[in-house]
Amino acid sequence: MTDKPGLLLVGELPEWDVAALETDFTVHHYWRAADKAAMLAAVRDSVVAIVTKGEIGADAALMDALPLTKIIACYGVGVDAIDLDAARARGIPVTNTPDVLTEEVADFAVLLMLGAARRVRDGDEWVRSGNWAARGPMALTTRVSGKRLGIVGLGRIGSAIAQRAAAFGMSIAYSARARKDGVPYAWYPTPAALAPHVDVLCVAAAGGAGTRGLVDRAAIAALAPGAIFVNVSRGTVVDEAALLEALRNGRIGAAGLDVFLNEPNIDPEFLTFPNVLLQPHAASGSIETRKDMGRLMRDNVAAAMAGRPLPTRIA
Ligand code: 8YV
Repeated sequence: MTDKPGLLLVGELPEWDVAALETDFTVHHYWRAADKAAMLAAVRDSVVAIVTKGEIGADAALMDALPLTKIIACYGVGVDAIDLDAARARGIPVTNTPDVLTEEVADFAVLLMLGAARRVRDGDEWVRSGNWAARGPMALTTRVSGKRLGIVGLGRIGSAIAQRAAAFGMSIAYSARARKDGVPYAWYPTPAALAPHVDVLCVAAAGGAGTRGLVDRAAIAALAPGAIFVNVSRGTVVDEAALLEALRNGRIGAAGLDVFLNEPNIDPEFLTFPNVLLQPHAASGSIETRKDMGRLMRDNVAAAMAGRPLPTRIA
């Protein structure tokens, strides 16, 4: 018997977060429930908090199934998969985990940019396969330092990517709906306007309805042949069919992709391109950063339970 309130865990979290949540809650692991409807029915009168992840979110039906919910806490900065209007309509506050993952994701964007340009996967394979000894040096790759970087979305993460790229001697331009005050980089209103001016295009805009397909067919077509394409935001921000077509045609020289449509069941055609470095939505996935994200998520949950202001409320 327990008199702890219930908490619905929508997606899998590291065991340290689960253990910490279990101090105050009975944690229900929705993600591993075979019969999800039955779980929701069983916990309807006990769950007071929903914890979800950036890529999974929470929809109105889930909120309706758990009417005692006092918070939806997202373990991640992007809340595009949470139905914020539905949460607002039901008076449920939503929190996220900004700032604590900014540097990590920016590091990863640079890793993808360099890894794609320098074909680091091929190099590793060249050594492991014995090709180095048997066939000599691997094929030459392409430089990043000093080239022109375009960043789609100059928010926290985009700005952190720009800082890093400056250290590589890259010239930096960005696209955003409006020019940012006090920013020294060249501004373009759309990715399509930005694309002709860059050698590397890095997508860092937040996901959601407002940015769906923002990097459209015109933007991809406007890239210089051989350009490098990086995405650390959301698959939804890019016209994926146009991206696949550009990879198929060899128009894009290399890509580093951490996010896709339909994760984790991504379009299998991505697997066929040797010049694409693929990652499993892992940009924030260091132990240190995930611990910080977990702590901030739990601080929000604790504040909601105590009726205190929520540290990082987003809606
Ligand atoms: C994921 C993310 O949330 O912060 C975001 O918006 O997409 C990621 O950090 C992370 O993979 C946890 O599931």
